[in-house]
Amino acid sequence: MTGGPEEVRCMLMRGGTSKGAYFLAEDLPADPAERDDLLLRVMGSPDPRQIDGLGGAHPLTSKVAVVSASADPEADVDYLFLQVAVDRPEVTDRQNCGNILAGTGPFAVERGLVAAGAGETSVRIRMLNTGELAIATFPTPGGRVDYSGTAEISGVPGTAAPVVIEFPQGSSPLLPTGRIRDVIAGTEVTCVDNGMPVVLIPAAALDVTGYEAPKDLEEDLSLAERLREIRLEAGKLMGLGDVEGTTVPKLSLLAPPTDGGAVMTRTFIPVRCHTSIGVLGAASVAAGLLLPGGVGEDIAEIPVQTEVSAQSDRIRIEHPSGFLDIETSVAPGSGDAAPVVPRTAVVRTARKIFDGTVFPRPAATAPT
Ligand code: NQM
Repeated sequence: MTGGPEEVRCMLMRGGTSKGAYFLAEDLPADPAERDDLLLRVMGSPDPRQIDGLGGAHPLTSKVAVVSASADPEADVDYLFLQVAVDRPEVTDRQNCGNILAGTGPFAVERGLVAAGAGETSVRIRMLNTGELAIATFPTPGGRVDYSGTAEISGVPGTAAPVVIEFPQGSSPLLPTGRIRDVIAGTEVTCVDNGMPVVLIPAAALDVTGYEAPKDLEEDLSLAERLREIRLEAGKLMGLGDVEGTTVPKLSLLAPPTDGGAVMTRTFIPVRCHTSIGVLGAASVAAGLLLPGGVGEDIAEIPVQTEVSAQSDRIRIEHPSGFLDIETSVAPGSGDAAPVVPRTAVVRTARKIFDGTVFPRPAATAPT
């Protein structure tokens, strides 16, 4: 806290195609319930317009990063991602976010947790939501973060400095159900987790094309009911338990690519349809496409894989506002073990929007 319990030091940043409030862990209450109550009031939730807070009235702009120095010798900082629901009084740490991750390295340098290198800086980030590691590298000429540059990412106007993010091999099973295909609620799907649990579903199996505008898909109530049914069952099969009211797994509808990429997607996160696609969500889609026998096999346009190999491929995931390139590979596990992803990499950009003090809505006036 800066000047009392109701004033909190905060940096608002765009991370990739998301926007969030970044905090040092030491500036927030240590007790999770107290912290979450404060964050609801900071973001203006619950309220569909989040009119009284920093939130942007969409899950993609109602996000929080909590960052601290790491005690882990393999990491420089710990990053906890929190999704603040827009219209429900709920804060969850059950999902990670690769877009907000893009701002975490620059934020760590801005707050003095990591010393800037002369030309560029690499920050090793322990992602507390999943326990996995990420390494983010970005320009720091003269020892300061430079946000300007020439990298373009779909879904963000203009250009900015690249933040290159590498994910070494993770420890979660790539196929959480143990199978490459499952039939769920009468629909063939592939459940995959390369950093984000995602259910891959051929769009045609749900009687949509997969090219519709996100808003039109969101208004399709029979589609929403079928997605809900699939998700609840998939959650159980993926070992996530009862996922009613949680934000994972995500659901990605697959259709043939239209612009030279590997596949076209429409991703539900899980109720709103993403205006692009999440970073780790796209990493999971890409890995799912590389696995022989998945539901993307007859839809995606990638070199035919007859067996898994360690060769790294750049997989272009098309989405409603452009594409996201994922560099990844799927390699055989040792012995009879399931396939693994040795490495995934992606380019994002980030921007510091403001740095200052946020004044949360007083607790007494919070709606019930
Ligand atoms: O999958 C949205 C986003 C995300 C998550 C979501 C993300 C990721 O676009 O890594 O970035 O799926 O809820 O920020």
